[in-house]
Amino acid sequence: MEELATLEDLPQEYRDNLEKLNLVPLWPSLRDVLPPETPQPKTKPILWPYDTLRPLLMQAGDLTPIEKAERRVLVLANPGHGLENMRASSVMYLGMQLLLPGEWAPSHRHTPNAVRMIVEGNNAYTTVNGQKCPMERGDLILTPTGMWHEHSHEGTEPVVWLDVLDLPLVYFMEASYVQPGVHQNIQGTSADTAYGPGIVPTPVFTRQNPHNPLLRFAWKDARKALENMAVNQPDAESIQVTYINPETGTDCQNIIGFSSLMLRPNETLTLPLRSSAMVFHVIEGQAQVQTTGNNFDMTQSDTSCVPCFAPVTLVNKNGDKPTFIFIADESPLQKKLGLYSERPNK
Ligand code: GTQ
Repeated sequence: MEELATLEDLPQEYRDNLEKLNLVPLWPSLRDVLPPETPQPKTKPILWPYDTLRPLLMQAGDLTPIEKAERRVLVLANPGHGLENMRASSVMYLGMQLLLPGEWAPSHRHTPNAVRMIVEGNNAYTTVNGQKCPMERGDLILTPTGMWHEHSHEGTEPVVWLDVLDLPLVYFMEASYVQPGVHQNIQGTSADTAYGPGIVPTPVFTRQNPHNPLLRFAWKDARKALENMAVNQPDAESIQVTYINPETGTDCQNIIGFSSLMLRPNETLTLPLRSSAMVFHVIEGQAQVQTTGNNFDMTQSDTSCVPCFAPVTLVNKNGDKPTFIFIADESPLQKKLGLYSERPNK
């Protein structure tokens, strides 16, 4: 493509006249905003090992009482976006949240969608619009946009979870805000709102505003689904399951998509190049995430991210056990906007 004229090619007086009228010449920036063939992401491949961040998170438990934090979170920030912008990618926010025994993170609701992937600890729970969602390691708990949520802890050990929010996108849209709430009365548990495996209300396809009946995906169910799939569909390209809204059959949230993947013993899986950035979090096992310039050796509770169109190969480092990886990506948003694409990883 033709190299284009720069700002410096223009007389200073002309540039000053443009600026006074809030005008900008396109051509010096055209190749930046429309790079040839692939986007030029700010998102860098990054690994956040859990054993390095955990002590600092526990220290935050000593340094900052929950009343002074509201949400005690260390944000997994991608330096490619500037740490202060608190983005893992252009769309995804990641945070490790700590709740200590007896603590309570008060009720609020906000426009960004959130999910929690539970990392360690027992007997904490999130209350989502009055439904109690117990937290056990590997569980996925949803708090879709506009739903009240608060976190409580009845156990004896610290509880930690990974928050995944579409905060960077919603903030960029100038649509991000929070409303404080009052302590919710628990009306039931998440199991009361779920219908049952493969069971949904009959006029489900005519419902005007589908709601989200499934707010908690138990890890034992997702793990079982992956193990069954490995046995029953041994030729499948990847052993992977997606967390959906059973009423719509589509992604469980509008913007970020969530799935879990099983790498069989010794398996090496090369993904196609995708137009979405991806987040990997190891639920169980050991994996190497191979991407341009980096081989991330990941063990349980480690989190990493890769930019759009990055070549990615996932390697199970266990010869005798499966490795389970939780994946978050931006494909639901990109598909809705007609922006999603894949290319072969040659
Ligand atoms: O738990 O509600 O990591 O509101 C960031 C913002 C968690 C939460 C975050 C939040 C929350």
